[in-house]
Amino acid sequence: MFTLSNLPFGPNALEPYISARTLEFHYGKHHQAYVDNLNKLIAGTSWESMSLEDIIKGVAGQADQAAIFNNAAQVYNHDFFWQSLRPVSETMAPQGKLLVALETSFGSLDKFYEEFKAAALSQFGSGWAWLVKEGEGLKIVKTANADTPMAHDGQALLALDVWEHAYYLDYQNRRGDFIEAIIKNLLNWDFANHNFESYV
Ligand code: MN3
Repeated sequence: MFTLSNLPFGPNALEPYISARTLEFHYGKHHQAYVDNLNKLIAGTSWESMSLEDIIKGVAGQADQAAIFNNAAQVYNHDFFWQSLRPVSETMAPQGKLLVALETSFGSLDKFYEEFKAAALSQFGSGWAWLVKEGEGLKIVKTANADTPMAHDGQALLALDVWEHAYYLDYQNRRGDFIEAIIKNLLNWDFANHNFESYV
């Protein structure tokens, strides 16, 4: 049985960029539903005793296991997304080796922000934008629906949810404003740095 992970911040911590009401639905309803659906789908199967990562890698690419993949990957992606955000009160910027890697891979930090926004904005329909480590460098990856770099052995540092449910209550159709607000105010660079150091 999987349970909904606790949010790493309080319900108002992301305001005014992500409202408590959005979290109430996005975390409390959508994320919870992925956990509940996954538990129902794996009940009584051999997946029941496995880790989330093993389930996702085990069913990836199998058409008859798509429901398990979608729900398991969405649980994983949302856990990753909440950790990719920091409270508004915590000022943070990329530093050290991660900053060097960003500058080397994208030219400058501003150029990274620009490319990350463009990727997130151009993901057609539901999906995700990711900052991923590749060798000693970094790249930006888009995934559709529930797909996740981890399923393809990608080494994710940060995730950005661009499903409409992530922003519609606060921004309606203005996905670009939502992305901009997150990039400028909410990215958790400590989490990205921790991930960057953890991949060998
Ligand atoms: Mn979501």
